Amino acid sequence: PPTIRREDYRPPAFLVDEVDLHLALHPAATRVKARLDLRRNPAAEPATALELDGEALKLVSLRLDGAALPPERVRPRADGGLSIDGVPDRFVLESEVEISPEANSELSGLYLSGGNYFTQCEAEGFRRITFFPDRPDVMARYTTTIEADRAACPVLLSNGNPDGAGDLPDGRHWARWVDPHPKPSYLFAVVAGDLVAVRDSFTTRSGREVALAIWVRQGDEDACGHAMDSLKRSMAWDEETYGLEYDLDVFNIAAVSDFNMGAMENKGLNVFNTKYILARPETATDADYEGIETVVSHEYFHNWTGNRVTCRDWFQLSLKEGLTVFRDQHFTADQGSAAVKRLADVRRLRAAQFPEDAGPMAHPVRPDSYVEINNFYTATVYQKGAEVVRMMRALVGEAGFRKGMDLYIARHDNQAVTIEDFAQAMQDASGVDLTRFRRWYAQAGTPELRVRDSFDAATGRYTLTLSQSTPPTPGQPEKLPVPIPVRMGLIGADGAERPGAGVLLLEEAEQDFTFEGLEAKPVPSLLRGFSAPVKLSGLSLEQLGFLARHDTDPFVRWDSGQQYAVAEMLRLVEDFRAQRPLDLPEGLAASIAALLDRAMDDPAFTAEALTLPSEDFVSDQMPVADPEAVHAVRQFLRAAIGTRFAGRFAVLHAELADHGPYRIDGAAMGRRALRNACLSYLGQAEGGEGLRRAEAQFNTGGNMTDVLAALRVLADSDSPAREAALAGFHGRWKQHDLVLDKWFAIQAMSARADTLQQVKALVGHLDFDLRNPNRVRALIGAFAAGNPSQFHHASGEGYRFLADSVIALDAVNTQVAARMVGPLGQWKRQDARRGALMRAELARILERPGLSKGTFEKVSKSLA
Ligand code: B3K
Ligand code: ZN
Repeated sequence: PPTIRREDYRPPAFLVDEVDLHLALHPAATRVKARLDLRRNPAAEPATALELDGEALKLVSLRLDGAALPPERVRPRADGGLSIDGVPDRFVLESEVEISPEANSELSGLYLSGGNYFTQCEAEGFRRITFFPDRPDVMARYTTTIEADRAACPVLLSNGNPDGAGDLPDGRHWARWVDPHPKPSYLFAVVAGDLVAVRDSFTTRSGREVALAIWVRQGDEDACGHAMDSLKRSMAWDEETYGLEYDLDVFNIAAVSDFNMGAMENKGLNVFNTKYILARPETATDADYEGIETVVSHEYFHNWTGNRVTCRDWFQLSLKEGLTVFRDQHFTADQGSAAVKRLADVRRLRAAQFPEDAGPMAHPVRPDSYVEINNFYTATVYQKGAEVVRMMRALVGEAGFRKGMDLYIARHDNQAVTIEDFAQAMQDASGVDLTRFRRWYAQAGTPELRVRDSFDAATGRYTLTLSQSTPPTPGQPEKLPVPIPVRMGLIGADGAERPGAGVLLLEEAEQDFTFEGLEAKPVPSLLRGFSAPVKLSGLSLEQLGFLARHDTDPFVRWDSGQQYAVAEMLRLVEDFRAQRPLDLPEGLAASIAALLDRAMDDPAFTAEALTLPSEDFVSDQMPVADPEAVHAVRQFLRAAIGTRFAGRFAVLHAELADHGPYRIDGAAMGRRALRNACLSYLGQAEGGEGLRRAEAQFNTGGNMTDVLAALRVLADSDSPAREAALAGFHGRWKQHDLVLDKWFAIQAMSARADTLQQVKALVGHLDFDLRNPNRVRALIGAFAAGNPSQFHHASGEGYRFLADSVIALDAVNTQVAARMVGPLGQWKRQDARRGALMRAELARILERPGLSKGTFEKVSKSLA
């Protein structure tokens, strides 16, 4: 398959001004008529042929300016598209095609889910609906008429505002939608079927009355409150923070249970995975509620950053995704505890993006090439992209950033632009030179930041020496220094802040920063708030322990505690390998005790700080991973800490029980998080008291957060209560897809030695379905990416299972299949024996005839 390169970008030869679509819906044979107003692009090199993309379309007819096109002027392309020769400068093209929604298991284009019709067009799904120049720099105004059976599809939705509806013969009906805003084809959407609306309204600050509706299946109306509330808060926040108002009379969200990702920002008609809409206390966890707020706000914010100003080409994806993730993170931080939100975001970045940046698929935030664009909806484009925007804001200042956003939107409204255009607007509005800063977009790999310090007691001068380097990544052997904003402070031996706090800008490979007038050597608190996405090293264990107790910055306090724990865990890994007995390190015990002394100051923070670094994070700090040893050490520590502090965990667990009405505010969530962190330790403690508590909490818990936390403890155990709990949970929730996903995931992530056998058995379970991406992620994804010790089982059977799954999935849904490959690509991190087994499985996938180009790209790059 061909590689697409950024440097090969050329403007489109033809532009489309108007699109008039007519869809006659039918499960096996939907007819799509498209009328396109085309004209030659004055800014493009002259072309003789019109190029139209197409995929899985059956052409019925094609007319140019009203006349049928002779076959010799229409050349079918190998990729399913069409080239049309000898076209005039301005013309109307009318096509009719037939497509089969029921045969569409790829879930890209128009497909059926539970008898209802949905579309997904980003990145290249519109070409599966009609022939079109399917690229984001072709922006057109759309009129869409949908026609369907009235009984099967009472609801007919598309982008923009409603513009008429009526009856047709034979029990059919139609509805028309007009979207006044020019948009790229990837933002097109249609939803049709038997859905019900939960309605509300929002009045924009200039007085536009917007009708809001969330469309769900009958019976789910009571589960939309949190999504609706998140939507209204997002609309208000964007007005207050950026002066950005909604721009249509309606805002529709439709929820679907078969969806390749989280949600999609189609203009005026967002389509959501039900996972990010539906929530009731008895079915959704606090994490689910948080996910809903994040994704609803994210998709809403795209209306300006993505839709009104869109991407010129897919290499610019982070223009909309990095910026919009930054905006949703900022929104959530503004709604509750900014500090705890930041920890969670950093944890996610380190868990997903750092390994990507160190692995075979490493790519810059603005990639230089791809084979399949869907493989580049990555943690790097999204999360690292958001970190780059955050650093830019630190450099230009809050006011400069707002001015930059204003200028960006004023300059580029209704345009398809580049990351360069965004940086230029920030620079022009703020007056801050961002030339060097742009390297963050071009260079892959996580920079390593090292610190040394010295103190001259005679002069009172303290010197911080900061240095940086970025390891080589595929295709980028040499790296340049990047500007790294290091927010910092100095802490005295008494634990008090010394003068000198601020932001240091490290621009060179190495720089000294001096501070005068100190009476004693301070401890440096660096990267406050995680001011740059880098790996920091050079602080001693003693300094880390000190910062974990004394720093005023919550991020550094948490992170120093985590780094401290990593260091102790690595020492225990050595003991484990040498078959020495393992002991609970006293320093670690002391920091747990200190945390517990102040547990109730901020329960959410305490819960985060009590949680040991993940197995993957610890393995990432080793030259060669050792999943078995790391797992043994982490389990040992959980048991030892659980046993040592059993009394205090038990008291907290009892005190923190939810009384009174269930609430989902930050305070209530923080209490549940801490309570369940205590339960998790108790579950590992000697004596079985934790398991008894888990069983009781499982049986009486009034909300899914508590029930699931208890089930997780039981699922890890050999307790006789385990089987009963799992069976009871399945019996109670088997009609409930999203809860059943949790049942699959909890078993897939169990620490028990028989987990892979269980997972294989679950693939054969009646409730498992390879065609449902949520279910696939819950079972296969959770096992491969969320259970390192079992996935990396020395037998290699975990690898074989994943490869078999990828092969089976690739025949059903290539996007989901390609996404599952990831864990096998980390073979370089493992020992030689495991590495060879992983490579053998990758090679076996690659041999499959007819492999999709997306899976091919992931597997072949992983082997390289
Ligand atoms: N823009 C979509 C993601 C589309 C993924 C296509 N494979 C959702 C989002 O990021 O908001
Ligand atoms: Zn997005």
